Amino acid sequence: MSEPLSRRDAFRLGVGVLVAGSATGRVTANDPKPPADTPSRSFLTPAKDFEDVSRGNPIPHTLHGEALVNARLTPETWRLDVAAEDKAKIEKPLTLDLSALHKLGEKHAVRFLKAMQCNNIARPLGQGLWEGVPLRVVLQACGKLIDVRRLFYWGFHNDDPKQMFRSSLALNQVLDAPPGELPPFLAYKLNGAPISLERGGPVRMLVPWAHGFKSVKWLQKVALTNRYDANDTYAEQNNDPESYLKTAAYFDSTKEEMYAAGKPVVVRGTAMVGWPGLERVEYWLRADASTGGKLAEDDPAWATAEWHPGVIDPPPKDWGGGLPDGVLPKDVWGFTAAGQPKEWPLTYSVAHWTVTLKNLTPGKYELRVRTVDKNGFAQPEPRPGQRSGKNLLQCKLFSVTS
Ligand SMILES: Nc1nc2c(c(=O)[nH]1)N[C@H]1C(S)=C(S)[C@@H](COP(=O)(O)O)O[C@H]1N2
Ligand SMILES: [Mo]
Repeated sequence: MSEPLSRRDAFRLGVGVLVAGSATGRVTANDPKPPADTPSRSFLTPAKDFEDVSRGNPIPHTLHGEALVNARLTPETWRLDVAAEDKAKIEKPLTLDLSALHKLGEKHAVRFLKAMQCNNIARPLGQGLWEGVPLRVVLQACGKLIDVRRLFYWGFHNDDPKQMFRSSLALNQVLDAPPGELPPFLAYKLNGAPISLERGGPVRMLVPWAHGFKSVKWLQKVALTNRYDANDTYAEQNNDPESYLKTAAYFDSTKEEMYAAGKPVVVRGTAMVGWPGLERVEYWLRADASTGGKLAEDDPAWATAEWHPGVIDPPPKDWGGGLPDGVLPKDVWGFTAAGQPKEWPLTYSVAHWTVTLKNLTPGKYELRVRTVDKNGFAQPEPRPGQRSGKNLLQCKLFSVTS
């Protein structure tokens, strides 16, 4: 297929093909083709502009009319069942509807910023202002929990067990997150509006520290279990089901570029701020070595590379993403009463960075950008394994013409 296909379509198609396979248990959403060109620069991503990673045949967000009602994916029909399985016991199993969740939200709702990133796709999928009720608030209403060690949860899956998209959390991760940390949420708003069907509404799980696969869309079931092992769908194919988000930098576009001499070369991108935080972004520029930007892990050139600081954008005045006038509501988690973030960049969000290169002589170049986390590890350390999140250094080739 050629030209008329947009980037979004092409991406969807890639995922779709994999999805069809996953229903037969052959392949999963691993390694879909990364999106190629430049996303918008607004800090928050409008809900419809997130890159979509959705399994199912049909994909639940393509349902409409009666099928949607039967799937209980309308605001009126949505229900969440919380119950125990196997040896685990729960004093008061419950079924929650959306108005009951909103009611809990009047007292317990939290608004917070978080980027969605797939374990198997480098560039973050989008960044949102999410709103939800901590899952621990709902569990408090369940009375005594006996022999519960873990929670398994899943969403609507076309009533076909093979299409189930499961994830899991340890009980302490749900109940004990200290007040200074974001706990797992039952989320029902994105950028101030109800979560769209495409983004997993009416209600999706939102696990702030984790890659996207923990944030199950079209959530309908939370099962408390005596099991201690993760039975996440994403534990298949050697993915690490307990990985926290990594700190890593990504180019907005890795497309090869041409610039005219005499003007500064401005290259931009995003950095995921993972669990260890982000200390700085830095770049290494060198003459093109004619290897198509490839540089082996053990190449001696790494040892003599000269790294220079890039610039991280300050908090924006206009947060974008479809918020009214681009303005954040007052009570966002991690912000002061005056509306300023207490730390910057924010953990579990993306920061935007810029590298400006001046006075380059005509020729072809390789540019690499990496993060250094707050423990002093330079990307892709300390966890270069790609099955726990994509964080290999990217290379951008460009030339300066005379
Ligand atoms: N029910 C369900 N939830 C799901 C998925 C899915 O296929 N089905 N995909 C997961 C994965 S792998 C990712 S990366 C994120 C993507 O979220 P997004 O489509 O809102 O960007 O959703 C997660 N939640
Ligand atoms: Mo994913």
